Amino acid sequence: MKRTWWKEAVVYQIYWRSFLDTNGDGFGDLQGVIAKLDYIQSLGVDVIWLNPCYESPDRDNGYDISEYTTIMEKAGTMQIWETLLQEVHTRGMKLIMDLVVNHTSDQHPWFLESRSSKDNPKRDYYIWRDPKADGSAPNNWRSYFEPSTWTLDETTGQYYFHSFAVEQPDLNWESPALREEIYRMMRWWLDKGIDGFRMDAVALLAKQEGFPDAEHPEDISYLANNPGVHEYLHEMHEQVLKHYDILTVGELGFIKPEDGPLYTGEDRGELNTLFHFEVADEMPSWDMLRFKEIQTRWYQALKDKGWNSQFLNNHDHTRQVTRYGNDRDFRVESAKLLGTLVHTLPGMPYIYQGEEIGMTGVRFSSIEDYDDIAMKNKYRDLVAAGRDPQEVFESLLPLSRDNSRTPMQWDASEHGGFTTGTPWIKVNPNHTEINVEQALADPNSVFYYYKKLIQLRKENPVMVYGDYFDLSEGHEELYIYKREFEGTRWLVMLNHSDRENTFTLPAGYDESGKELVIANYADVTGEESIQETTLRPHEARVYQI
Ligand code: TEU
Ligand code: CA
Repeated sequence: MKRTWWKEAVVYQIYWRSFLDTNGDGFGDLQGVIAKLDYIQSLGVDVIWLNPCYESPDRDNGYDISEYTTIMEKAGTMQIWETLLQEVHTRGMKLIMDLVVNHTSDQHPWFLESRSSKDNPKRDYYIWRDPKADGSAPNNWRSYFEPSTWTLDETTGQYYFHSFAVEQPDLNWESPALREEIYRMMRWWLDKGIDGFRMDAVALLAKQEGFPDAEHPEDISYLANNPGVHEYLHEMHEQVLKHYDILTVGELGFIKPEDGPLYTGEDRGELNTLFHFEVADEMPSWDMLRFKEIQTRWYQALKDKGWNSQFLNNHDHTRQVTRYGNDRDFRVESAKLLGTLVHTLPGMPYIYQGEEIGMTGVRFSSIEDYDDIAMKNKYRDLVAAGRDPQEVFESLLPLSRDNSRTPMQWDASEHGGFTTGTPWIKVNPNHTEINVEQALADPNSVFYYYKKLIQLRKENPVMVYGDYFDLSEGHEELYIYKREFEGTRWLVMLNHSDRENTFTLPAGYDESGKELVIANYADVTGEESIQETTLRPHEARVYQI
């Protein structure tokens, strides 16, 4: 496959409102990002993905945009954003912005116009339908955040469609005028010199013809991958994307491996890379056999055709060491093992802020301590349906999006050094032990391990372009695989377990002349034989053999 800069990149995701507050209002801000660019650069990453910072009523933390070309006050100003871009570039890094074009805020001027009357010229910028004969919603679909995808608007007596919250009406991509507005907006940002887009919920752009009732409304996959989505993305590529040297990554819920090449195939003219959600959405806790099976299927589907991403957490998905590792007894080992996995599997690695110091999920004691609209709406609906509030609360804790949204832990001081004011969401109490200051002072920290993983990628194309073979199929705790590229062979050995496991090297592997690439237990040097290797709890080793 053709080598490109973006295939070789490591991306660091910044959820700026939880990163660093510089004016004491309790919200992180773009000045805070600027202040920490040296820190981010010291990790060695190539690209920063910035979560939405556009004008927004903030019902869904910026994913409800009311003005695409303005920076929201909490984040800063356009001038500060411009300084940020410049400072990122000065440090040799790149910046990608979050593009949210499946929906807007219900406060966007387009929606205010659209809802004002049936014959408003912008009526068809959104999706409006008459009620069913009995006055009920046009169909039985459920939305991500609400019991229905439809909300009745009294002004005109029609329902509008929303895949997410009531305050996030979906745009109607069937309207050529709307598409042209979006493309113009995208060019406006690209012409400012940004380096690409993370594209929110783009698998949802095309809706099912006729909005038929679903047989199983609780399986909301009908929202995604409908006929027409590839035409829209191809048009977007022709009109906008192909004219810039950028990284694009589509957030593609519900897609299957066979869809991968359709979205990211180099001959298709749509996107560069994708996030699929077979792990994050469909594997609630660690399941080794399932994980391997997902990796193998996606690797085979995209090989020589398209480009995958690797991530185990982000602002929507609980921190990996808590959800997929062991944050109680082996936090550091486990965080390093998961990092090894993400950085040595095929696909572009993403690091979510705080992951590089092994930050964990959180358990606050009351629903009042939470902010996440997905969690709060679900709580509201289940309690209204008569379920026990405490039980509902407990059940929502493990996957609450706020697990990942608590502020970055910079030091052991009050509020973890995040703010001098009152943080918009409480800081995890474990900031006294887990924080950047501690990590930078400890040569064995997760931070320095990540730094090494990233450095290795720059020196070893096998991590990017190497073929992948699973050598441990069927094993429930060990994950052993090799990567091979132009005569270089890497062996990755991971024991995702609280106990020891032994692995015997298959015939045909000559270990003489092997070299240790990286390991998360300090006594591993590369001198040891690996014919028969007993891996300790959450041990990770990579050899070149
Ligand atoms: O998320 C879409 C979403 O619902 C993800 O949580 C889901 O895991 C994935 O798409 C696959 O189904 C995006 C943003 O990341 C999220 O923060 C927003 O709330 C949402 O879109 C609405 O804009
Ligand atoms: Ca602030």
